[in-house]
Amino acid sequence: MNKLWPLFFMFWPVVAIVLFVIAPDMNWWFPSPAMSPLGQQIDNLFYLILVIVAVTFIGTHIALGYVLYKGLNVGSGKAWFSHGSHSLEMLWSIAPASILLFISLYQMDVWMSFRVKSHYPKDVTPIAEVTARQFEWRIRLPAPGKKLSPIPQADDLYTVNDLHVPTGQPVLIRLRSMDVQHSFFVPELRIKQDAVPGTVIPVWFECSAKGEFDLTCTELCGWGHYKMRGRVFSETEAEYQNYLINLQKEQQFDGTSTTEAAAE
Ligand SMILES: [Cu+2]
Repeated sequence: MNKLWPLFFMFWPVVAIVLFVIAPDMNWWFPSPAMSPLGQQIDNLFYLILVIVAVTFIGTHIALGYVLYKGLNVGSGKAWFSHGSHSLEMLWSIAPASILLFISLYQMDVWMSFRVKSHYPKDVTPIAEVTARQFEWRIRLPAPGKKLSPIPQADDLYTVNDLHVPTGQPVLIRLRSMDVQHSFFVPELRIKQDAVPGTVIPVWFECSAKGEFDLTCTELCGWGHYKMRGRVFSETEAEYQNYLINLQKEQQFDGTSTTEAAAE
């Protein structure tokens, strides 16, 4: 029975190593590769932390198992107490502090390029204003060929829940809230930003491939929070411009003439 505990603690590092080896093949890492360059860097930070945690976990359990195993064979010798050891206290204070300091410095570049305006990609301009409200995403876009104005313009285009963006270039959105606090979350782009009433928060991202991504609200914002779901459509520049033109036609349609005549 005494041998159970050393074996118990030695068992888990083995499980951890096996999981590490088979996880990529079993697709147990992130659900899908990040679809943005910044997202890939964020993933790398998570993997780095995962490796540090795994090494610590394996080391701790091996040490624990070893100590318990040694304890079995002490016999009637005098016990050794490490409690109050100044060196050990120093060691396990400085080691975790150094690891935390390393992580905080190492992630700084990624954090700054995502959050600090002076580190945004050059020439990134707002392409849409996304306003969260219970329980949908309202999107204001500039007319084709125009730039988004901070103040709504007569020829602005409006849509709900469908955010179209051009692929392969950084885009910026102005994020607002009309009522309570919401959170703009596109898991595949690794983008998450709260929408706070009374403020306009710039959020930039870049889709590295064409596709359709989920946009969800990740702040419990009321009874209909669960259905506050939109889509991000990443498409080529030509498709994006075409989308704007079609949206304008749709918006200008007066309900009686043909859409072609309304566009003229
Ligand atoms: Cu919400």
